[in-house]
Amino acid sequence: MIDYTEKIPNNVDLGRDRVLQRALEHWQPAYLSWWYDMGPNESHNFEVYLRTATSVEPDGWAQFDYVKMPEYRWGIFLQPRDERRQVNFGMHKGQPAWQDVPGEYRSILRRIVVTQGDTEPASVEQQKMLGLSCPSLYDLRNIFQVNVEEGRHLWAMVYLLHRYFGRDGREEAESLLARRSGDTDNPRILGAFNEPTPDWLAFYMFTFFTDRDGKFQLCALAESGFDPLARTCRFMLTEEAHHMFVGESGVSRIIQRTCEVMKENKVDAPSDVRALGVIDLQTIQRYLNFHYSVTLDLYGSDVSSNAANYYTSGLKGRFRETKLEDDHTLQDAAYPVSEVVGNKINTKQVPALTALNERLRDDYIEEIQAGVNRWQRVIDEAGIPFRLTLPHKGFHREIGNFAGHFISLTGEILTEEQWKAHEFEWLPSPNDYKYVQSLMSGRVAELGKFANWIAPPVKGINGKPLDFQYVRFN
Ligand code: BYC
Repeated sequence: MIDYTEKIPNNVDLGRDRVLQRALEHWQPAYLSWWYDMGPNESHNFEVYLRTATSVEPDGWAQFDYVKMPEYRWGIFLQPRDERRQVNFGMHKGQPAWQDVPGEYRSILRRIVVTQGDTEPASVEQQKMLGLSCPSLYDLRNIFQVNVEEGRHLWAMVYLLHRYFGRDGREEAESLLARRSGDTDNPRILGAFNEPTPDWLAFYMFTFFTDRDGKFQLCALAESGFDPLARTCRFMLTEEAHHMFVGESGVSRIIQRTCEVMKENKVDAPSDVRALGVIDLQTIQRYLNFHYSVTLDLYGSDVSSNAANYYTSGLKGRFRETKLEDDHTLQDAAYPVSEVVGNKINTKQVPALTALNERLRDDYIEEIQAGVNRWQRVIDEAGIPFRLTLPHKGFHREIGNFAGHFISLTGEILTEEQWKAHEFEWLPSPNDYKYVQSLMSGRVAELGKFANWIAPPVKGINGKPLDFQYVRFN
């Protein structure tokens, strides 16, 4: 028998719960088999300089060492329990936080946990091929770090399913390993997680835009009245921060390199920029448009009775719920949402309870805008007259009030024909993908070397130099 208390670092007293142990004994080999099939390609023998969480203490969640990824110790960590914690919003506000699943909310809670859990392996599947074309050992190590942590986030949700949802939970945990990103018959649950991540620019955009949806959704779930969910999400958020750093700094380094080359060579036409082997700012803008719009869909419909139910039941709160100053039941509050009426976009007030998806999306947009402003500074500092902008909220949307409409980057309602005529000015074209991928045909693996299309980072990982051997290939 495997000693799970040794194999799986945890702070949930795994060793004491035989039912849970048996469930995990069953699930762990299936997980590893999924990792061998769907984890990073050709990586199983690599030794990677990884951070492993071994406890939730400040000195325990950042242990660095060389690890072969299939041997990574995927642990189960919940933020320590606060005995006085209450349900902080909705109709149960003021009751002690639930340590078990309230019977009447069992199925919706399971659905939330499954939806959250499903995104984690999906992203690993989407990024599976990228290690073969990394721009440096530093970046290779970073993508692997992101991948093992997404694996750990899957473990976090599977722990909840096994521990609190009985046989249904065990079946859901198996299905999490059976769905596949982009599969026509058995796809991942949410749209963005079925889109390919075909190159490193797409990867950095994904970790900037889509991992940040992860942050906002986890923040909303960290407010949950179901205490084990809240506590597990809190710990997941510590890891999410690194993923967003990888995305933001990755795009920033690409922009920086492009600007350097543009200045050195006094060129600005995209074809001239491409001739010098870097990614033109127009293509970066098109990638941004794509990842932003696809990620906005992840917040669900603008007006959603599901969202109202989640909130009223005390299962999913708002971003920073306990810091907000209102009645935390939203019975009489209103919130503005947009809708398309004829050829105009109108704003109307709806009950705030039904607009909680929209509100979370707006919170997200504010943070995204700040990140895009930081990228803009890199361009401005190089003295290049180019502006990166966020598309209109209605651009290229498939979920909610804008779905089915053809909306331009700046928010005009167009006909399908008009929109199609601009599609590849606004979104990456097959040619753009082909060009970007042509830059990333092989792995850059010499110590301290970086591909021509990306600037080196400001510093290495855990105080190590940039020419550190972040990955040993064996
Ligand atoms: N694609 O009222 P509606 C992360 C479905 S990312 C496909 O609009 P609701 C990560 C919806 O399921 C964070 N389907 O939406 C990032 C529903 O289906 P049913 C992930 C969609 O339920 C990077 C129907 O449309 N976590 O962690 O209020 C790397 C109508 O529902 C989509 C969560 O999402 C879509 N985009 O809200 C790794 C948190 N949107 O009932 C990881 C948990 C909606 O008709 N999930 N639908 O079959 C939730 O809170 C909610 O499910 C959603 C949707 C916010 C996603």
